[in-house]
Amino acid sequence: MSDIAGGEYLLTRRHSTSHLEPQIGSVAWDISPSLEEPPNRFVRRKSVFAEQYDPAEDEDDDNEKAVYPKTEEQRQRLEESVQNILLFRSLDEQQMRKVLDAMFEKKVEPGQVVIKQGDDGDYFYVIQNGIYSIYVSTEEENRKMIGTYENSGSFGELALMYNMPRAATIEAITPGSLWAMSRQVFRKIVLKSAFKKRKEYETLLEKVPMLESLEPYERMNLCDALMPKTYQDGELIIRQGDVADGMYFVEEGMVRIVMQSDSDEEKELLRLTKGQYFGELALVTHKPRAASAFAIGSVRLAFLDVLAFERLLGPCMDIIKRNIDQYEEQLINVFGSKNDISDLR
Ligand code: 1OR
Ligand code: 1OR
Repeated sequence: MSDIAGGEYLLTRRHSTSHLEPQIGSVAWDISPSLEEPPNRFVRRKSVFAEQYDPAEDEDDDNEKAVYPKTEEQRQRLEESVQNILLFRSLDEQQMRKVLDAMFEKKVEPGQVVIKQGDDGDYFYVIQNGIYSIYVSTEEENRKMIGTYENSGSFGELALMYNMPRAATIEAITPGSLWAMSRQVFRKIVLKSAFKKRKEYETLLEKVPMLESLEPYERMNLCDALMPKTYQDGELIIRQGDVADGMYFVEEGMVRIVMQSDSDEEKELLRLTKGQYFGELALVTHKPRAASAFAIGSVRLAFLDVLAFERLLGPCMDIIKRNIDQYEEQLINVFGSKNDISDLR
């Protein structure tokens, strides 16, 4: 398999894990210390979002008010490290401040196991720097490296979010520095909004055939990365010729795609509804927008910025490109000839 960005930021996917068997318990959220059960049981379950979560039942712990004093230099480094953490995108300013206060620095040495598969979850980690390997072992196989984090990203959210044993082992390969957040703070501040977002977008993403090749774990990261945008009837969403900053999935309503030829002939190309996407072409070709998009009625979209697109949609790139080939085939059908239309690529 080719090296592709996946997971959260620079997580490199190494092997398909399709051999892993799901382990479905009715309510599988007791923390089982036993390694006899496949600990990464969520991996192939159809939906990992269907879990019960009642924020009211959260541990009520003073720990969530924890403040770890930091030097100005540390604070700056921390702020830089959290900038691209997808899970933090749903936090408001006040929540973000609490999160920064509650994190503390942890230095690691090469060979140090930061998280051990099967353990209970205690901390969530944001990477300041260092290289970390991700290993998964199953009943059938000893540990297998499934990816690496290189100087950015985060890990350890799954056990805290879904009350399950650690799904993988994370080991430092180089000396490095991490920012840790306790389970209590994570559940109090990050969990509620991130959980809601994952649930909402999971339903949408299930309807997008292009994303079928994503692992459930990669799909979760995609949910974290999406941002909602709404438009009124007739409103311009993207303008042909503009520089592209991201792509869109239609969550509600209808979108009209319109293309203008060099001789100003304007054609409606198609209408898109729930589960369809647009705006990916310019991200792949690095050219200006090939067409404009307008809202029909009120429209709700999920926006994926270009950086997250590059990090997260690597595994779907073949399908995206195949669909773009179809646009090219349609060019002549739509405009009669290709004479006054610029090449799409
Ligand atoms: P955790 O609390 O379970 C281990 O502790 C962490 O490894 C986990 O949270 C994630 O943050 C991180 N599946 C599950 N966990 C992963 C994966 C992963 N990659 C990183 N982590 N993948 C699916 C295959 C088993 C990798 C997909 C590329
Ligand atoms: P974009 O980033 O270029 C405009 O911004 C979007 O319109 C584009 O990505 C596609 O997602 C979407 N040709 C070009 N772009 C198209 C087409 C298309 N259809 C949808 N888009 N077609 C051939 C051109 C005549 C499709 C014909 C059915």
